Amino acid sequence: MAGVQQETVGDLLPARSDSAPSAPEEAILAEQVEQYHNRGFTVLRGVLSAAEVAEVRARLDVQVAAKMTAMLAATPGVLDGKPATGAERTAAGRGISIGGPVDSANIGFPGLLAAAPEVAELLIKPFLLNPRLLDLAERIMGPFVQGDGFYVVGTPPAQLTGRATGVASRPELLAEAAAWHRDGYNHHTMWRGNPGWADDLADGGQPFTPPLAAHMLCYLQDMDGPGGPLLVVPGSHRSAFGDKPVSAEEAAAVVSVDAKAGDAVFFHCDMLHSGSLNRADSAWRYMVTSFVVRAGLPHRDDFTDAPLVRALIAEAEARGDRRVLRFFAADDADGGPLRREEQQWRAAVDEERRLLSPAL
Ligand SMILES: O=C(O)CCC(=O)C(=O)O
Repeated sequence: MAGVQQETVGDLLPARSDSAPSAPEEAILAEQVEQYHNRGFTVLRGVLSAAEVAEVRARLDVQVAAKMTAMLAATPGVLDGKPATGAERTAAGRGISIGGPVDSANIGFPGLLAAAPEVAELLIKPFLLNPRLLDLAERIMGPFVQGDGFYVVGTPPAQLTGRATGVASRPELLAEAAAWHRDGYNHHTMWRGNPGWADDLADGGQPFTPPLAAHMLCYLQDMDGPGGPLLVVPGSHRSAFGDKPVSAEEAAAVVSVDAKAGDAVFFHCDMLHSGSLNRADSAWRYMVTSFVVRAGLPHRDDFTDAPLVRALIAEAEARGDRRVLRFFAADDADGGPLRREEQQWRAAVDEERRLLSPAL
């Protein structure tokens, strides 16, 4: 790999990154693909074990405490440009991202691998490069999947925000959900806003479209607890559903994703969704994000400087693991994924030509 120095090759990659799914894994994959096509999301159970969740949480608690202190000290006495006490500022309940945009002004997102390697290293095998997740991504988006953004968002607990505690009821969840959105690379607004296309969305009639990007979220608390679930509108990746649920009928379409701590939710960039407030007394609500895109698209995380990224690339090179190289935009064999994909198109076109009967 030009320009990338070989670092010590270790044991960072998951064991099964190079072998095919077993028959039972294939059956699970097929079900997940179908759910993803129809609903826009699927849940992978037990991606992190309870012990892994506890360890990652403990390391994140250290990170967010340091960031809170630094944040309060950096612009003392100001909230949204107005004077405010420290208590008012923490009570605003802003999330803290680790590895996301605020970690560096210079290189996009540093990404978790650069910003907090002691947290990231626990997540590489079970989450970021987990073969179950990458197998699914390849079935849904095509074989050429690349990483884009790997970071954590922490939402402060009631102890800091002064909010209500306990598990929110469904009406409370719906009333409090304030962050309805679709993710980057979605086409929905364009389709919905143009009468020429909008009729294709009526009654969920738009066929499944392989997305340019997909989101994997691994939650570090049970979603039926006070940390609050991910709310989604199933099917909204290919229906005329708007920017948020408005009518009672639309509110009835909202589903709280049923996931436990350590499960990963994998969803289409066109599916409408919102997070929930954190009503836990003292525990932060943690969400680990891996956003993946089709190879060749720009990526927010830095894939060149971080020692952990370089070590992963070196290990992938030593193992001939193009999938991992591609994840870090470092797969340049045989012209790289885009040239190889063009060759596949040519093979398909040639095959169709071969099937043509001679003119009568
Ligand atoms: O906080 C959550 O559960 C959802 C976050 C979200 O919607 C996003 O990162 O796009």
